[in-house]
Amino acid sequence: MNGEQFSSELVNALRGATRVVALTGAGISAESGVPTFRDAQTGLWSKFRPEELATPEAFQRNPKLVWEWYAMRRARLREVVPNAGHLALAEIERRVPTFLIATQNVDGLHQRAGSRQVLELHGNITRTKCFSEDSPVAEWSETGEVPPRCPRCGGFLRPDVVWFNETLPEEAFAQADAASRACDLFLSVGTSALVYPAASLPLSAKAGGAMVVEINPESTPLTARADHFLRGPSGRLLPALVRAAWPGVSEQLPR
Ligand code: BJW
Repeated sequence: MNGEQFSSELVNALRGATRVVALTGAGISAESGVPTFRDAQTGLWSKFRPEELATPEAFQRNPKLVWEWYAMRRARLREVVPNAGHLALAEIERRVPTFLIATQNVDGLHQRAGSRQVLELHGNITRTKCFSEDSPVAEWSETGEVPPRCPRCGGFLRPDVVWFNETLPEEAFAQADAASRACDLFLSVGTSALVYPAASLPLSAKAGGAMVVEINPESTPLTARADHFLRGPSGRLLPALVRAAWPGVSEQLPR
């Protein structure tokens, strides 16, 4: 064992890797104070079922509720900052020749931590689009109506995120899938591995011969298929892993 929890096989694999992909989910932002989705007590869906909030049908049924839920989350995001887990992934990007984050998160915290190669599979909560036209809207007039209206067609505006039964941004997913199939190390961090097609990426990586490493305080459907399961919070384990792989070069990472 190297340090308290990593096998030398894993540490050497990270140090020698030339292509690394990290799939991230809500858990990586938990230590920044962003609630995950499926935590029964504090999760974002603790008061509602997912299908009451994160589907096009839910928005059509109750656009005001859905818009306000996202407005609340957007406001909360302005008060949080990236944590040590985000910073560690940005550090790995600086050390590995080809590195890519495919994130299911819509919070923009990877970019704020300094990561450059980030594919947003489920959109971004800070962007807005027209529900009817499905095209981006940057400005609109605030009339007090909730949700506000599209300045072009008068339809409702909605957050530019991917809801259940909607397709992911085609090019971003194709790029994530190709990178997963071609990588030598795949990190699955802070995701329940329940939501497809993102949950297929570690399986594609495994099929392509990559070492699959999962970091999560809880086991998931992926755990049994991962080569290494690191049980614990990513804000502690990711910086520790980086320090184990590159001793001396990562003192700037918070402990
Ligand atoms: C920590 C931690 C710490 C805590 N450190 N870790 C039946 C079978 C298979 C698939 C389907 C099916 N029926 C329907 C489908 C398809 C569906 C799907 O997968 N459903 C499953 C639930 C069954 N998928 C879709 O609909 C997708 N589109 C699609 O398939 O298109 C094709 C199609 C088109 C038309 C018809 C049919 C198909 C779209 C999925 C979009 C998901 N959107 C959301 C909302 C985004 C906007 C928003 O933010 O509001 O994305 S749902 C929600 O789940 C969000 C997340 O990105 C996503 C994944 O959740 P995530 O990130 O894993 O979070 P949690 O909360 O689940 O887990 C947190 C984890 O962190 C936990 O494991 C904790 O333990 C851990 N953790 N603290 C590290 N400190």
